Amino acid sequence: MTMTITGEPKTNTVPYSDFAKFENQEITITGTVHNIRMMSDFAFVILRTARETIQCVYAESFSDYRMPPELKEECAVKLTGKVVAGETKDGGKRYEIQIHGIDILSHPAEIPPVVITKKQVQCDLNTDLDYRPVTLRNPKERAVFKFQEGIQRGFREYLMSQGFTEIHTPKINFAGAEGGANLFGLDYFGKKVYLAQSPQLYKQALVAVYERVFEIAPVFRAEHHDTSRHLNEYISMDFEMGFIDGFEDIMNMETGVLKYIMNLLKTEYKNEVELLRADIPEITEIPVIKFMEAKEILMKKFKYKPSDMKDFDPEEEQLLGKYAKKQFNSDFIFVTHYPSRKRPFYTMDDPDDPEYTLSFDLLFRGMEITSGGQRVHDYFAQVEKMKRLGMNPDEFDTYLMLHKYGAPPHGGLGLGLERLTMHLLGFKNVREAAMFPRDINRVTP
Ligand code: AMO
Repeated sequence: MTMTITGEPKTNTVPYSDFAKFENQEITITGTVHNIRMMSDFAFVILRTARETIQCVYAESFSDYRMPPELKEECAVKLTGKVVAGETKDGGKRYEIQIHGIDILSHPAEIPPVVITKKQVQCDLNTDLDYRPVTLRNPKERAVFKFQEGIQRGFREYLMSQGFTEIHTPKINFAGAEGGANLFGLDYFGKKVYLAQSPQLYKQALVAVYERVFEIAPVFRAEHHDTSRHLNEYISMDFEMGFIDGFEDIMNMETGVLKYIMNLLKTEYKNEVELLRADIPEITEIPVIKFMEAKEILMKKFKYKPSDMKDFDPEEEQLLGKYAKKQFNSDFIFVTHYPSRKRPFYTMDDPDDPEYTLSFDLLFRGMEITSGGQRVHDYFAQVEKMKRLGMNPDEFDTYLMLHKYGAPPHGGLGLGLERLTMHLLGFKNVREAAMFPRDINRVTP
């Protein structure tokens, strides 16, 4: 008879949360041997499954099964045993499995080059990153990216509930969107093209199609310096929305997104939050100050001498973070009305004072995590602004189709996933929040 496929998914192994249902019964689970600890007359075999580690106990009295010497850490196994309950310190139940048999499905060729069985991976960050396929197996390390999944999920779920459409824009682009020297050039069959610095040009085009769009995707920046806050490839969480009354609509939407994300992390990602000791902020409202007000505060309150009156340096961002905490008890602060000369060509200037823009950054615990604002939607205004900035509008003719054929007032933002993760988890280096980071010195693994 010909085989047919019915689409019945293979069920995952029994999760720990279901163990109560199987108390004193035999179950079979699959997983990887994370750790074997030999005691005098028994052994702990810690099994690592998708999101948990399960304590299994081997003793000769449990069955006729005898643990073979070839059973090693990182063997993939199918393990059968009885679910038994013990007591926790606070009187609750804690389940473990008394081993009746282990079927070894695969053997590692070598033992891992770094210790991954301790609470923390036992090496420096560089070595950790060199061996990421292995170090990510450490429960704490892998929890970082499960937690990060929660951030992306919250972003997606909230925006979908607000009528946004998820989009995917090309990562091979005809031009850079953000300016600056950090473009990766590429030879595209003899033509010079670039890796996307952001989905900016396309997400704007799609506002005239779907009104509200979002994208979670990698973007590329050829950062020439080795810093603890820059990656050459990072995940940008972008949205763009039409028919706005002002850029305050964007800041409101972002605040809603962040509240939703924080709540989702506390509920659906509780284990990861606890394991990583994530510091999840309570958000009720986020204070807003203007760029020039912020500069004044830095100069007057902190006696800081800014080297650039058109942007903030990292130290200024840190001081503004301190100010937000002290003055408003907030981990976040929006800074608005950045100088026109420092914002990209698509940013709308403030009609009341065109030296400044209808744009904002969001700082979280003293670091910029978002840029956003209202965009130019009028064709003539956009062409004029491009010319003023020394750009050739003809090179952007496909982008300008948006404006030429009519665009609603719109705006949006880009939120750096790794930077948000970094500050929720208290990391000193953004690389810790990137699964396989790319920086000036690293393209492997
Ligand atoms: P911007 O260039 O400010 O704005 O980037 C938005 C956010 O992306 C993050 N980010 C980075 N994270 C890690 N490594 C980097 N090299 C890096 N560069 C930026 C930061 C930053 O706040 N198109 C606009 C957004 C918009 O207006 O919609 C843009 O990309 O968290």
